Amino acid sequence: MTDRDQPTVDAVIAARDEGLAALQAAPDLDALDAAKRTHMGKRSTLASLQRGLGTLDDAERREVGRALNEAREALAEVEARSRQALEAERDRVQLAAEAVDVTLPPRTPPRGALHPVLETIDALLDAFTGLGYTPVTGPEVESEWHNFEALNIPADHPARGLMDTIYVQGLGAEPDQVGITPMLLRTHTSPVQARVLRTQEPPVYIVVPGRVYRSDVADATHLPAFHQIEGLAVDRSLSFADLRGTLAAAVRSLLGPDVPIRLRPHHFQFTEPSCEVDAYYDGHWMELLGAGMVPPNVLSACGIDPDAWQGFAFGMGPERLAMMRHGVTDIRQFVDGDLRFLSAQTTVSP
Ligand code: FA5
Repeated sequence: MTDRDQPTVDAVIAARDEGLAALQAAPDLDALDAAKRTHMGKRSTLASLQRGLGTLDDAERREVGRALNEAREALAEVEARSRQALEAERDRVQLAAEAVDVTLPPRTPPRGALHPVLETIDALLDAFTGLGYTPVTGPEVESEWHNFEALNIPADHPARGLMDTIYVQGLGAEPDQVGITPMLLRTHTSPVQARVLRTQEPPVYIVVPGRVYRSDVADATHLPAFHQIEGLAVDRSLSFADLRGTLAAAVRSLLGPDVPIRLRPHHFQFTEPSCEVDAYYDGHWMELLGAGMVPPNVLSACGIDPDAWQGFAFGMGPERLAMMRHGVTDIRQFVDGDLRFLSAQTTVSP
């Protein structure tokens, strides 16, 4: 025990005042805890004075004991008051830091949108399902037989030259004794016509969206990989007038009622008579689709009685329609990777 710890009333008062000063000066709760440990804990001066009481006579012990009690009460009271004030300050600072300014404008992440070509395909499918057509799909790696022979385009036919074909390695097997056939990336969606006609009883109303491939050189209206939407209808008493009305309704529902469209006579091996449909855009006529009546021999080759059923078919290019819907003058822009095509898009509504 040092002199300072000699239990006297003066020593108690000195320890108390030192403690009170430290508790009052604590700038934060950590400092207050430290001051409490130092001046009110087991190793504080007051505690060691307390332990020294046993060395005093009765009268001194009572006097110093009372002083010790008063000192402890005073310290406890100041400690509680300081704690309350520091806690209130801590809460105030924390609340201020966490305050939310509800008047700030919200941070909205950039919104994506469908690519204009997919948006156009969706709109076409909507238009055709509204007319009673069912979407179906077919393989992109197709047999030469389905892509050409089944559509009246034999190996030596010049029409094959019109579609520069990309062949893939390997051979495929076809049913009906067709046997082994080379495989290719389909050049159009028309092979799905052959697949459906051979397996499905009429009436048939289908649309076939999908990707097709030709070793075309890209230019303002051509891509080597693009989309088509094939349509096929087989029913009783279908005529060219029904084909014309269906195509006009679909094109107008996408491009608006006022867009000038025209039908031109054309030739396809798998339709007769055939036509192409153009729309007037950007100062010239742009070819949108090919179409025609399914010839009787194609129907009967698929087991369908051509005297009872008639059919028409069409194949359109959604990229060309997307150009018109979105004011794009070069088809290559769709595949340039310009992110603006995927951000909030401005649809030219009809
Ligand atoms: C055909 O592919 C025929 N199968 C369409 C058809 C189906 C006719 C059913 C009769 C009955 P064509 O090669 O013209 O036809 O292509 C059809 C449409 O696809 C074109 O009118 C055009 O809109 C689009 N198209 C053709 N080539 C490209 C290309 N390289 N890039 C972008 N679009 C193309």
